[in-house]
Order: sequence, then structure tokens, then C-alpha cells
Amino acid sequence: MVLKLYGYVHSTAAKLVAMVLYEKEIPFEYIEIDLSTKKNRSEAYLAIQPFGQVPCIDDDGFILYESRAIARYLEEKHPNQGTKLIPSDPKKRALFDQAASIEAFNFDCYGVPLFYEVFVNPRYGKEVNHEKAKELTATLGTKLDIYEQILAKQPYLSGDELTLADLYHLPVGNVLFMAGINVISERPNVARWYNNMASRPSWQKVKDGLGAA
Ligand SMILES: N[C@@H](CCC(=O)N[C@@H](CS)C(=O)NCC(=O)O)C(=O)O
Repeated sequence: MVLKLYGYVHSTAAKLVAMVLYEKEIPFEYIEIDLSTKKNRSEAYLAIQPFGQVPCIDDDGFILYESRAIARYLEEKHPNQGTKLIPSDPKKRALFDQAASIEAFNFDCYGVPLFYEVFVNPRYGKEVNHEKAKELTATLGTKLDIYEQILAKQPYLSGDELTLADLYHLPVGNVLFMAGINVISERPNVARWYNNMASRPSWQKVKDGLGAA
């Protein structure tokens, strides 16, 4: 049975999973869970994703959620198909794990609240807290200054090879651009790294929304 991906057209986390499916050349059926009409809160969807979030996959009856866990599962199930996204060598793999933690604890945890503060909240009638936005931008900037040093010496965050840890940055990096927050483009090596990933055909297929391809 073809793998099912439950997502939402604008979901950053679902875009990551769709991108990885394309990178791994895994055919899939996309099922839209419309967050704007609260379809994610339906009894049927909560039965497979109790937090009511997208993405979620159904791989022949195996249900899995959390985008990064799904991405790892897809890579580990199909290590020799499509783009290799986690190295096998123990040291390279440890550096991949390190890079994945860098993304979670130095990028995502500042980038997501910043995007919500500047872009999402005003669309729901909430005033932008400029002080908070400034603080988050400054903190994210100091973290990206360190990315800049790392990426001056190597093409990817864990070394010479592209891994999932690099791709994890794309969806939130993209919405930061959308919100006019230039923390990536202001840093030449970070921008080179980001643009190189963003030009991949897999990202081009998903970046403007899921469900069209
Ligand atoms: N850590 C989760 C985050 C999932 C998430 O926050 N999804 C959002 C869309 S990008 C969602 O479903 N929001 C609806 C809600 O939380 O009710 C992952 O990486 O999969």
C-alpha cells in the first residue's frame, strides 16, 4: 500500500516530510488535514495523531508523527534509495546527531517563536510584541554567527555531506524569509548553504504549498 502523508498546505513540518519523501524517491499519497477548519481536531484524525498536529504518516498501517522522527524513519527504512541523508560511519553519524541538536536548540526554538510573533500573531489580531521580536532576532543572530563560522570551513552543518540536519532548517528558514527577517541572507556562508538546499528540486516541489504536485 502506498505511504500516506497527512499534512496541511502551509505546514512547515509537513513540507519537511514531503521534501524527504521526494529526496528518497518514495511514492506517497498526500491527504490534506485542513487546520483552518479544525479537521485536525476530528475524532478520526485524533485517533492517529492524539496531539492533533500534522504531519503524520501511515506506512502500510505503521503510524508515525513528529516530522524529524518521520524523516529519520524514511531514511533508515530506505538507506540505499534516493539521496543518502544520514551517514553510516559512526563518527559522521555522531556529527549528524550533533548537527540535528544544533538545529533543534539553536535555530528552531528561536526561529519558530520569532515567526509567530512577527507574522502569525498579527494575522490573528494580536499586536506584535516588538521588544520580544527584537530579543528573539538578536539571539537567533548570535546563534547564526556561529553557523557562519562553521559554514565558512565546511559546506554542510555536519561536514562535507548534506544530511537531514541541514534539511531540517529549510521550512522555518523559508518562513523567516517570508516574514522579512533577514537573519540568513545577512550572513554569506549561511546564505550560500541555505540557498544551495533551497534550490533542490525536492524543495521546489513543496515550498509554495503541499497538495499541488
Ligand atoms: N514538532 C512537530 C510540530 C508539528 C506542528 O506544530 N504542526 C503544526 C503545523 S506546522 C500543527 O499541526 N498545528 C496545529 C495544532 O497544533 O493544533 C513536528 O515536527 O512534526
